[in-house]
Amino acid sequence: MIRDPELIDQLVATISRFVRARLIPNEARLAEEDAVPAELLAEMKEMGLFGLSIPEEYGGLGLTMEEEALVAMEIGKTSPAFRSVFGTNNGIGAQGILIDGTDEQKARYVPRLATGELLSSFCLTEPDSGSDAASLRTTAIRDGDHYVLNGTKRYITNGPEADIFTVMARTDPDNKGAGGISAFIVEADTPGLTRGPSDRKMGQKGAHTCDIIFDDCRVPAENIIGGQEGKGFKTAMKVLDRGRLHISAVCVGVAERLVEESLNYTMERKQFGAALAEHQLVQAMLADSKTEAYAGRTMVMDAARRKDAGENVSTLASCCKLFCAEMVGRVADRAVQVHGGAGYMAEYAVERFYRDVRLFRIYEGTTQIQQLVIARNMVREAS
Ligand code: COS
Repeated sequence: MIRDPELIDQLVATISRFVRARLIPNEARLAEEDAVPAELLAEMKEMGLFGLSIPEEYGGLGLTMEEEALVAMEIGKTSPAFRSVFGTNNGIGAQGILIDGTDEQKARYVPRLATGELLSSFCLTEPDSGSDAASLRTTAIRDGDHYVLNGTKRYITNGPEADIFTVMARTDPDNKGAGGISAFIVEADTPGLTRGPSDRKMGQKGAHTCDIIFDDCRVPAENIIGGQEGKGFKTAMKVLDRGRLHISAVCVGVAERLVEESLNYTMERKQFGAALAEHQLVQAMLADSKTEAYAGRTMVMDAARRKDAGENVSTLASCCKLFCAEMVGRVADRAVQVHGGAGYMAEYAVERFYRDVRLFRIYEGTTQIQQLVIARNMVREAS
């Protein structure tokens, strides 16, 4: 749903200008310094990027899913690590509180997330539980007016910087399944919470992950999301439904950038007496990438509109994540191929994107988890 087409066109155009004038020229620096430059972070806050999908009543821009998808596609046209910092606040960091939190929890945390004053992060994965999220072992045992958390969370995006964490933990140790899990808001300076060293990753330099360790970490009982035990797994799944659509839109944006890089390079470089783009075998790769990026854009926009209309898009969000993450992998591979030797060299953006996009097939649910969710929902609906 687009509430005001003119306003959204303006927002997308403003973001597009920011991406081209400020972010793309700083991509190499982001990768080299492994950090988003402070001045760019300040500009992102100023533009309201930390509160894109946070409702206006909490100081955000309150974008609908369709509007958010358009914006995410634009932001996807630069290094994904730029998006990672504020995307987590809008997405998996804040959505748990927004979807299932109490009014007090929303009022306490969300306005500061919307401005970027607070950075947030989502703690589901553990050393022994990733795809099988319901088997998580971190415990949260009630003790008076607190819960005592023990356990380790792994590969936590924004972990080194986050001020608050949405943490899924088992409040009922006798219930080993999804129903024993609750979600908590944990402030980073709570005694008993420590951060591991930053992980050394294949790509997406500038976006940081680390372990978050809870050792008798006492969290006020009022910080259980929604005020009720046993709802945390469902909260996490609902957050991921939205997150998967957002990531799919980012994949589309990256694919479109890679098509542009490929077209520009192949129109300039000559071989066998003609521009690469004149050679039919190269044209085939350009055409396949263009077609696949377009298919991704179309399906993400359709699923986003349906979500705004109130449909349950759990299956469609997984379809989008499955297709778009795999699609951008193929597009990145072709982008390297049409660049030839240059595509293997660090001074060309496609080399970096080739490594960056590999993560899309893994995080917020692997391709195989998306297949499982889609097929399971199909069977359930037909039975
Ligand atoms: N929205 C709301 N509720 C949902 C839901 C959704 N999208 N998906 C599942 N649920 C509910 C189910 O309805 C079920 O509720 P009931 O017990 O009341 O019937 C409950 O949650 C448990 O669901 P399910 O039985 O499907 O859980 P499983 O453990 O069998 O498997 C998968 C769930 C595999 C789909 C889940 O663990 C998953 O998505 N794993 C990947 C996790 C992930 O993406 N990790 C990435 C790290 S976060 S960046």
